[in-house]
Amino acid sequence: MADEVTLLDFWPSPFGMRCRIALAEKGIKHEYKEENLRDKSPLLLQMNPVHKKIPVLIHNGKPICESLNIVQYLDETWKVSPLLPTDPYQRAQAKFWADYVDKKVYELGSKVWKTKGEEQETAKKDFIECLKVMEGELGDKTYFGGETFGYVDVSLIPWYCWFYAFETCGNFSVEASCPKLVAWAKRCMEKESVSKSLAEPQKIYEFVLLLQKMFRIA
Ligand code: GS8
Repeated sequence: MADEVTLLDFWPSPFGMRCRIALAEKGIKHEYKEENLRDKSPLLLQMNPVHKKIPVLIHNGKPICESLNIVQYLDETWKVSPLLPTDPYQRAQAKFWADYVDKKVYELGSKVWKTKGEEQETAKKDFIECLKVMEGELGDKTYFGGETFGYVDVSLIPWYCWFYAFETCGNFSVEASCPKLVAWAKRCMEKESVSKSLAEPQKIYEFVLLLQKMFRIA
């Protein structure tokens, strides 16, 4: 029986983008279902009753939740184009950095558009600091894992299409502070699996403006 794979997703979600990239890297045929997060489908509520969040991967009727967990599951189930290293130490390191992206990049990036004034100045500084840490980890390597595109790249690259929104809201330039990281992002964008999975920066910015209105930030 052929595998039945469905992704419950929402177009601006960097978490969903991770899964889209991994599916594309591995060439996995799947159905993409766009969710309305203000009116969640019964399927989403049934498949992710705990968090009620996208992304959710449904593989032959069984749900897998949490983006990094989904990417790892895809990697373990479809061996082609491996994303995680096989060496236990390298594997642990890759997971450490993906976790750092979740704990820091996501939170600080969001703060840049959710705040104003002093608070935003601090958020911008902290966000750049944290990207500089990632840039330090990248060093002179082509990708985070070395010569091939892998797990840490997948976990971070979705935020690249959010940079324009952060920069426009905060009036700063990521490239001015982190040129090597932006060069890495451009390298990743040369891969079709990445370019076709990320949203357009302008659309993300318009989405952020909408969120700001909703949260009465602007
Ligand atoms: C985060 C998913 C998430 O925040 C992961 O998959 O890695 N740790 C999770 N999903 C959001 C949309 S993207 O910001 C979501 O589904 N929100 C709906 C809600 O909170 O009701």
